[in-house]
Amino acid sequence: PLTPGVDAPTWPAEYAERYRAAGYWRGETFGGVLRERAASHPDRIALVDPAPPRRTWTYRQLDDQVDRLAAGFVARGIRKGDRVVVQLPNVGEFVEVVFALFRIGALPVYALPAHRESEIAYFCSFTDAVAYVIPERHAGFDHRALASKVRAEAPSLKHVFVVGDDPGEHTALSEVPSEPAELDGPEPHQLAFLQLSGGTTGRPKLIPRTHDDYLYSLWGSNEICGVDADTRFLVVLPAAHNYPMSSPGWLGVLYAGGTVVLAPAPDPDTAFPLVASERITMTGLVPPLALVWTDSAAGTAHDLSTLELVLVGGAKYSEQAARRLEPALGCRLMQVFGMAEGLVNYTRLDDDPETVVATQGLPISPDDEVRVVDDADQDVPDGGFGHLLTRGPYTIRGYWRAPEHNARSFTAGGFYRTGDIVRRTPTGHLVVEGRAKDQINRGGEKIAPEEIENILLAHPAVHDVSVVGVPDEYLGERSLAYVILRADAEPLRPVAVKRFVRERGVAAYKVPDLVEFVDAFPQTGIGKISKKHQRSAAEQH
Ligand code: J2J
Repeated sequence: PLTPGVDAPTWPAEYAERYRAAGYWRGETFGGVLRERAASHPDRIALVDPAPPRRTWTYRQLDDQVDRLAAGFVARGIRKGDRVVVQLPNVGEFVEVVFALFRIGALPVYALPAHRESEIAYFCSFTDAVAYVIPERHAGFDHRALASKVRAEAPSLKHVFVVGDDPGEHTALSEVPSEPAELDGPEPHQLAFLQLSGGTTGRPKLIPRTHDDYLYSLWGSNEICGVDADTRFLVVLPAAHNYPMSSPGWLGVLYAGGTVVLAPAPDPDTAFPLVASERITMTGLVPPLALVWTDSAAGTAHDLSTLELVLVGGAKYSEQAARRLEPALGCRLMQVFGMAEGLVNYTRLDDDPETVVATQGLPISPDDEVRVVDDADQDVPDGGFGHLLTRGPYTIRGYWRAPEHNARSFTAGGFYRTGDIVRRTPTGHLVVEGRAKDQINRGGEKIAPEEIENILLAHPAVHDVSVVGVPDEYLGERSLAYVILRADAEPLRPVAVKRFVRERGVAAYKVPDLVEFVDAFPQTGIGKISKKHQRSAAEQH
C-alpha cells in the first residue's frame, strides 16, 4: 500500500485545500474521466494506431477494453498501489494498458523504448514492480530476451506481458482481458503513476504524480492550446515522455474528447503522410525535429494544410529556427518549456509574434509560483538571470523514495529547484538562458553525466572520467566523455569506450557521442572538476 507523504512528500493540507477551492483539483481520476467521456460521446474516435492494419478505438471501445484488461490484471494479482513498468512504443496497447492500471489504482512506471537492461532492472527493483509490459520487438531489438534477464534480477516481478503474438516464455497481453468486474479504484488525491526525471544523479529519480495534479496540468494545457473534441493530435515523440503525454499531449486530448493518432516514428517520411491521411490539427516536436519538419515541408507532396498548431519544446529552440516554422508549415507555433516534475510554460495564441519566437512562455496556472534567485536563494531584480524555483498545484513536493535527494532538490518551503537558468521579461514570460544542473540535453533527451561516468569508472583501463555536453548545431548538445587512462593501461580507442557503455545495457542515446583522452581535468578553485572549463574547451574544437 502506498501512503503519500511516506513514499513521497505531498502537498501540505493548506495547499491541497487551496488548490481544491480554486477549482484546479477537480476530484477526478483518469479511470473516471474515460468512463465519463465514453458515456457522453461513445462513438467518437479516441485513438488511432495507423500501423497496418490501421486500428481505431471509439471512446466506448477503449473504455470497454480498459475494463476487461483491468479485470484481467486483477485476476492475475495486480492490486491498487502496485507498480508496473510499462515499456511500449507508440502502439494502441500503450493507452489500453495505462488506463487499465489507472482504473485499478496500480501505478505505471514509464520506461522509454530505448531503455535497456541497466535501466529496466533498476526501475523494476527500485519500485518493487510486480509486472513489466513490453513489445515483442521494437527498432530491431528483442524485448522478450531483455525481460528474461530482468526477471532473474528483480525478484518482485511476477509477470511479463507481451504485446504481439509470440510472447516466448512470457504472457501475451491479448490473453489477459476477462469479464469486467467492479473495482474500488483510486482516490483523486492518490498517485496515478511514476514518471521519469531527466536526472542529474547516477540513477534516475522517479516522479510521483497524482490524479488531481496531473489532470489539472492537462485541462490547463487544453485551454491554452485550444484542444477540444475536434482536435486530432499526432503523437510523434515516444508516448511515455511527459511532454507528448501532457503538454497537451495524448492524455490532454483524451481528456478533451479529441482524437489521438500514434505515429510509429517522428521523421517526415512517416509523419507527413499521417498528417495528410489522418487530417492532423496539432502535434508537439522537439527542436531538432522541428528543424527537419521545417526543412522538409517545402518539397513535400503531402497535404499539411490541416495543421493548426505545432508545439516545440523540451530543449532550447533557437529564435532563428522558430521564425521559419510558421511560414514553412503553414500553422501556428507555440513554444513550451516544461518538466516532468511539474511546471509547464507556454507562449500564448494571442502573444505577439516576437514573444512567440523569443520566449519560452508563461506558466499554465495563476497559482504557479515562480522565483528567479541567485546562488544564495535571494530573489534577483526583475529582468535579471537566475535559478528558476517553482511551487504550485501540479509541481511535485518531492521525488519517490529519495529523502536525501529531496532535501537538496527542494527548498524548505517546498519550491522545486529546476536547475534551469532563466530570465523573466516584463510580461512575465520566461526565457531559458542556460542550466546549472549537471545534465546534458541531447535534442530533448536528458542524460545524467554521473550515470555514464559511473559506468566508465568500472572500466579496468579508466582512471577517471568526466562527461559533458558540447554544442551541436542539430541536437543542441552532444555528449563528450573526457577520459584519463590508468598509467599502466594499454591505449584504448574511442569506439571501445562507446562499446563498453553500450554493452552495460543502457539506452543508446546515453552512449557518449565523442570520446577524448586527456592527462588531467581542469580544476575549480576548490579542487573539483570544472565542467564549465571542459565545455568551453570542447567548444574550441
Ligand atoms: C529550454 N529548455 C527546456 C525549452 C524543457 C513539456 C515540454 C518539455 C518537457 C520536458 C515536459 C525547454 N527550452 N523549451 O515535461 O511537459 C529542459 C529544461 C527542463 C528540462 C525538463 C513538458 N523545455 N527544457 O522537456 O522532464 O532544462 O521535460 O528543466 O524531459 O528540459 O525535461 P523533461
